[in-house]
Amino acid sequence: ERIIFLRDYAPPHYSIEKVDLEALFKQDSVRIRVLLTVVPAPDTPPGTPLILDGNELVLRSIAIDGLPLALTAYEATPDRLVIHEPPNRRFALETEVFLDPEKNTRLMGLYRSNGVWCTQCEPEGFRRITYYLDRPDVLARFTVTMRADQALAPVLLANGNLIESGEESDGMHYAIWEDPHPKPAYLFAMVAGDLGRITDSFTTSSGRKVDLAIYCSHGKEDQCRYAMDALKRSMAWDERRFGREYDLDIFNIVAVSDFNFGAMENKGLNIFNDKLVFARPETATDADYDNVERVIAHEYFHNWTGNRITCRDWFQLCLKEGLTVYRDQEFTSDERSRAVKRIQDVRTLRSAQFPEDGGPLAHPARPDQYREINNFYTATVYEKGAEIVRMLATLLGEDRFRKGMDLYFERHDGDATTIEAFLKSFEDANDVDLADFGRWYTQAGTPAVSVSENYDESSGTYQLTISQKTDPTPGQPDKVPMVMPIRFGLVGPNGGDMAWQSVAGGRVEGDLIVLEGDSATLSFTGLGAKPVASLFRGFSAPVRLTSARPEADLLFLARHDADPFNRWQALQDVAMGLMLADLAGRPWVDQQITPLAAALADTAQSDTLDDAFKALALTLPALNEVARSKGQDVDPAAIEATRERLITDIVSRIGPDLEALYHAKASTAPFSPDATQAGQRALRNAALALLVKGGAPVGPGLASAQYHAAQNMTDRLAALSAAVSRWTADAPGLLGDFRTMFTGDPLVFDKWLTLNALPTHDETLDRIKAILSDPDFPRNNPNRLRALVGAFAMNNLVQFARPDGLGFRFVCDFVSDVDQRNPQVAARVLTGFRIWRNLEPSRRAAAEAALRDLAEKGGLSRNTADILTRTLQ
Ligand code: B3K
Ligand code: ZN
Repeated sequence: ERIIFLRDYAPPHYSIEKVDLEALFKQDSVRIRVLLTVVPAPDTPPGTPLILDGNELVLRSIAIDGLPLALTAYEATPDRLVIHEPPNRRFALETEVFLDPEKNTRLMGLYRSNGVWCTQCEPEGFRRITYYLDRPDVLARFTVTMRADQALAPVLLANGNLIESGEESDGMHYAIWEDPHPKPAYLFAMVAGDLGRITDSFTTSSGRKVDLAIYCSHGKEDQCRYAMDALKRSMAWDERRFGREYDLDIFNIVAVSDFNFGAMENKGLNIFNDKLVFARPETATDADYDNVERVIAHEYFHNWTGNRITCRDWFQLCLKEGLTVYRDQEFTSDERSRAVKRIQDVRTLRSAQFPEDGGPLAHPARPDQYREINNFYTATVYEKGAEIVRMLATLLGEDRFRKGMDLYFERHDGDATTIEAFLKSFEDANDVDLADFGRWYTQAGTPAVSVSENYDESSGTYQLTISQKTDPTPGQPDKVPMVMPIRFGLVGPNGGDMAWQSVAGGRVEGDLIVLEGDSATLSFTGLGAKPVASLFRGFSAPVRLTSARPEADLLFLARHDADPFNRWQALQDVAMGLMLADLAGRPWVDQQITPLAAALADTAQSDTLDDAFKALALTLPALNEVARSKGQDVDPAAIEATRERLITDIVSRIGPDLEALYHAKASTAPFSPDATQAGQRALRNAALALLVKGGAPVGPGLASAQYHAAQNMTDRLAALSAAVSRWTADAPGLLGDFRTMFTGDPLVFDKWLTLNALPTHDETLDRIKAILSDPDFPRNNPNRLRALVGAFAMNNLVQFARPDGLGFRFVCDFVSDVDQRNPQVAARVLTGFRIWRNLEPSRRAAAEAALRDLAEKGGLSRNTADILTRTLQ
């Protein structure tokens, strides 16, 4: 099995200056003719073979400079095309292949979704369209000519600007698209089909008028309005915040129903999973609206961080992804509530990235080897990658960070570059040394940080000892300390931050401690009272704090910390502490639960906090988070029981407050997805969720009434989820009702599928199997499969990790079946097993047996085999 190493990187022997691609779309096949202008690199020895990538291709004809090639001059297999002795000068290579997009169930390359031809090329899909140097450091100018029956495909789209179009004989028509910006093949895109659209325009700050359009299946146009609004706000924000303008006359987005990922930033022609475009109040929740806005922004921001400046090789994926996630997080923070956004992002990081970083699939944000690059579009590359950029911004401060970004854009526009070059821009712009900081990109694992303190009353000295340690990860047994920005405050008895006279023992810059070694002991003088330290404000570094703190200190911070993130965190910590102690055989007592319940009630009633924040405060740590904190010998059923009991005990104390809050937050205003209204809904629904999960007698009735009266999907789904979470008496009936209410809307069907996958009781598995075995179930649509089985494997640990092993068996059977058609979906679902070694012994054994059987069966794709091998290692 071939492993690709970063250290083996070598620049290509040939570059491709220009690509002239001609696509002829016929009902049953697509003909692709390509003319490549190839240039040997200056130091390429004459006679060096030209090796082009392919995947499942059949070569129909080949010529160089117009002359057909002799059979002995080349070798063509489905996977590559070798020209043995190409001319030692610029030459034109012409090839022709025929594709069968209908049969392309992998959804990479050119495929068909709802009759529409579309493409997905990142990372290695272009080689499924034509033989090519399919690597991101080969940048070429593309001209694309598309031809199709006007009735079959009235819409013909590709990257760049439309330079010509017209009708031909026999009802055919054509369009010629030219992209003036050289680009790697992974940013290539084409769409042909019968689509509806909405249009708008945006004028950039230098006066360029850009025509905007969003294409979708007919009848869904109205559902694209919010996405269009988000696009225009994204364009304006990137100018304001980063000085980045759009660079073409056209920006098109196409929504398709079959898509392996969320969306794709193809130059001037973004292609989206339609669930991240469509939004209307009756079928989309506030969370869906947020996701549409976030991903529209993310793909748009790639135009500069990804497209204008791209990656030299796929090891650098985080260069564009981590940075672009950071940018979309900042966009949302500026548009909405910064504190709320931060809390949401940290919850995502903890539930998706921490388990990855602490398990068998752990890898650095910049990996140094891979077998299958598709398996590295991970939470580590994306979310931890964004945390690294955020730490850089924290360490440098806003102005110096912007100076570094400006230099990066100026220096590398048009380049395919590296993480090193990115960091160098910040070093050179600010005259700083980031060598040690750079280890965040190369070392895997979540640092565990412990803290101890000592206050000497007589001298007014407060000592804080902070230590870090990172556990070994696969391939990295020995770890070095990280450079860690710790934003902090010393909170005094009156709740305000205290000033200190002097500090010694480490690097402290204003409200920032920079931990550089294994450990530091900081002595603060001039403190008239013992402070309560508020550390990692705003979650200033992606670490796990492992030392338990006195509940009294945490509850104090929950009420007084000037940093909203740490106010939220303190409540989470108290709840987590109680659950972990309970799981260790030390159940909580009255004196612990009463103050926590009171703090939650007071937070919910505060006049100064906004509703969205309060909603998050009322949301206790998820089961997956508790499992991660527990670390070893995880019994998910026991965690679920503890969690439910904690909520029950809280609700038994503050149920009436929650009920009052629930009624106070009712609203009759017409739906708007704005942050204020969404926050109000979130708070009301958080109260409802607690009441139902906590067994309040009023809970089921409120949920049922809300479900039936709901005027929007946010409220309807929240009510239904609450009922399902405790499996109330009417949960099955409500679920059935929901199934029929929106038949024909696949995105609502997905919500129903997920609700069926999440109940923690034992009938869940049979229910899922029954749904899957329905002959009408869309077995090839990634959204449907992920909504049902992905949700089960990732978010229903209780049933996935059933003690009888049937959950594991089911997921393995599913993976082995889907792998035949769509390896990416199969491999992704299989990553649910990454927690297996942390389970208690009997579940661990059951998981291992299921995995070993899957391995034994063989015949797996490279994607799935890679995940399986690493999971078992
Ligand atoms: N760059 C694409 C990812 C495509 C992944 C293909 N396996 C989406 C994004 O991150 O914006
Ligand atoms: Zn991205």
